[in-house]
Amino acid sequence: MKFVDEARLKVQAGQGGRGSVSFRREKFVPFGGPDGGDGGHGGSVYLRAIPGINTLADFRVARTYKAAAGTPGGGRDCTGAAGGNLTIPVPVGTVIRDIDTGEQLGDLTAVGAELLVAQGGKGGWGNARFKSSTNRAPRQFGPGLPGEKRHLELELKVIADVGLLGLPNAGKSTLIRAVSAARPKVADYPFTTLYPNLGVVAVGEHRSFVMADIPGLIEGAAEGAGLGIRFLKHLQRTRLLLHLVDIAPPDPEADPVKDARAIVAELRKFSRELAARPRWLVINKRDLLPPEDAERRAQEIVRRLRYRGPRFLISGATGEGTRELAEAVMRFLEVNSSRGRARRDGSYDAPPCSDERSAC
Ligand SMILES: Nc1nc2c(ncn2[C@@H]2O[C@H](COP(=O)(O)OP(=O)(O)OP(=O)(O)O)[C@@H](O)[C@H]2O)c(=O)[nH]1
Ligand SMILES: [Mg+2]
Repeated sequence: MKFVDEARLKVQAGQGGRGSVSFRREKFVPFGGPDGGDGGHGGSVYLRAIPGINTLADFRVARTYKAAAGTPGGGRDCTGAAGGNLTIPVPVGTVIRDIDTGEQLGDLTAVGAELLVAQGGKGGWGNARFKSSTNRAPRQFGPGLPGEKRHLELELKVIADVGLLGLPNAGKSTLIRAVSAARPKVADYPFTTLYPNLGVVAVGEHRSFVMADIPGLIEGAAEGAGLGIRFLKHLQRTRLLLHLVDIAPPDPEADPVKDARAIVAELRKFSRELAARPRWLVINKRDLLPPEDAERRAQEIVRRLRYRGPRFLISGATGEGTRELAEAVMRFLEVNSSRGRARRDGSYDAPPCSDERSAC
């Protein structure tokens, strides 16, 4: 199914039922008085986050979702039936905004979380409610209030603990395949990945985290180059970014250091907050060079970037170093979840290395 992460829809709650005008008519009871019941309340519209949906593709065709109206009240003080509520399933991680007011109505980040987006109209009063000492045979009734109407914008931001960042072909999808059961396509051409993929990385018993692989970034992405930077929003909920750098790009002109800086610059243009999030350097494809050369080249990259945070030298293809990486990520998440989120300056508690601040 096509991946869609933005959608618009209209919701309309049900109208309240009309109140009834009725009088008690019974043998031996003259002037029985008003007995018109109230109308039923209109149904409301809710959005609910459910597991198993990963995209907003169901909302590609804009339509109006309507809840049922309440039925009118009846004689003998019978209240009308309430209209049924309508619950629309959405993926976990959906942010809901009212297009007309611009207000954010909610953010459904947990499975089962629900948001009322349109309140059903109240049922109108039956004539029995208008009875008074001076008006003993009222003919008034409430018409039932209209249900709320709203024009909504949904935005999906996937929920993952760790996000992969890097140029196309850096090996992001290969890495997520190596450490999780996710099976995104891998190929030696840029922009193989066109939408985010999530994988659960199991590190040990009851120890796992979710990794997000997003389409590659290139210089100028903020201005629309490549697939642009819009997929970076899927990294906004992560607590840690892994910046993948190809140790030996096939293009002889390519400079991994310059490219790494360009990626960080694009990240900054998208969001300074995201750029300040903890970001580790993961130098990939070590199998392409003899071990000593790989180590030497990795050190050179780190030195030229003036990077002083945790760094890893791995090969997604052979799996070398990926277990250590997964273990370090898990430890980072465990330490930081007990102390709340990582600090905004990018520092965190109990790092595997002494200083996390990245200078790249
Ligand atoms: N030798 C070697 N090749 C690798 C390694 N990791 C990835 N590759 C190759 O690099 C190419 C790109 O890998 P992908 O995993 O598709 O790269 P990506 O970063 O997901 O690329 P996009 O989806 O285009 O952004 C593929 O041909 C992979 O086989 C590695 O560790 N060693
Ligand atoms: Mg990919």
